[in-house]
Amino acid sequence: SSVARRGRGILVVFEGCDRSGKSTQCRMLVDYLKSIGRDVAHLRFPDRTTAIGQSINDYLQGTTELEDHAIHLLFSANRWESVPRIKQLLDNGTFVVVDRYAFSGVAFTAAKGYDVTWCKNPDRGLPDPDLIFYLDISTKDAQTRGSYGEERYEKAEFQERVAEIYEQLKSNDWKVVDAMKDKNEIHEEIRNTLLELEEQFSKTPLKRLWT
Ligand code: Z5A
Ligand code: MG
Repeated sequence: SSVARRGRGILVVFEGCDRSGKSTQCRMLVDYLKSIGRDVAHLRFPDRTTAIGQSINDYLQGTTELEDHAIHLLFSANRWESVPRIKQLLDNGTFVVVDRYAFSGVAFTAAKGYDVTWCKNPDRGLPDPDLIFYLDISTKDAQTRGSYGEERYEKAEFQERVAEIYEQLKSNDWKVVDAMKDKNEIHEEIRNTLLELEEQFSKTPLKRLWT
């Protein structure tokens, strides 16, 4: 078309322990970007709508059992199956906001006692997020947000181990946000960071994760 293109879209990922407010902040960011007239897609992993996602859902709800490595690979496959769509969206200049990504994959499997490098391997080469917002909360504070649900992993002791793995994965470029602040305050912080860095990222080629 004759309309000037502003470059590729930005890939934004939210990570953090259970109840840290990832889904809340994703929604708020997506709504905000829409309100200012931007194209935006909202993704979440696991994506329970696909055939692979259905198997993951059954596993999380405890209706099926899967060997630890096998479920790890399914979570990864569930991300890979959406890569063509993610790339197409970014190519079209659309913001892609993602609720959990490969870091959740590594954190939850490594928390079972598996080697972090092994856990990272299947996700190596995925689109590398431009921005990772880590919603930082202690397991204790997270529990004040109501008791954990009924799904597998929703237990305090396991969540502690997940938090420890996240600490190992965290790098300097992650944007760590205090998840105990008011949700509107957190949203403003996130939105400002994104708008500040958007132009810079839209001009650099998308990288590949852990390569
Ligand atoms: N998993 C895996 O093993 N491997 C993988 O590769 C992937 C995932 C991708 C399902 O994930 C499970 O799959 C998850 C990891 C594993 N297992 N666990 N546990 P999920 O994303 O479907 O899990 P979820 O239950 O939807 O999300 P969550 O992490 O538990 O919650 P959240 O999205 O971070 O929080 P929220 O829903 O936005 O908020 C939680 C509550 O706190 C809610 O009542 C809010 O109103 C409240 N809230 C939010 N923000 C605030 C602030 N700022 N102040 C006060 N209260 C707040
Ligand atoms: Mg959530």
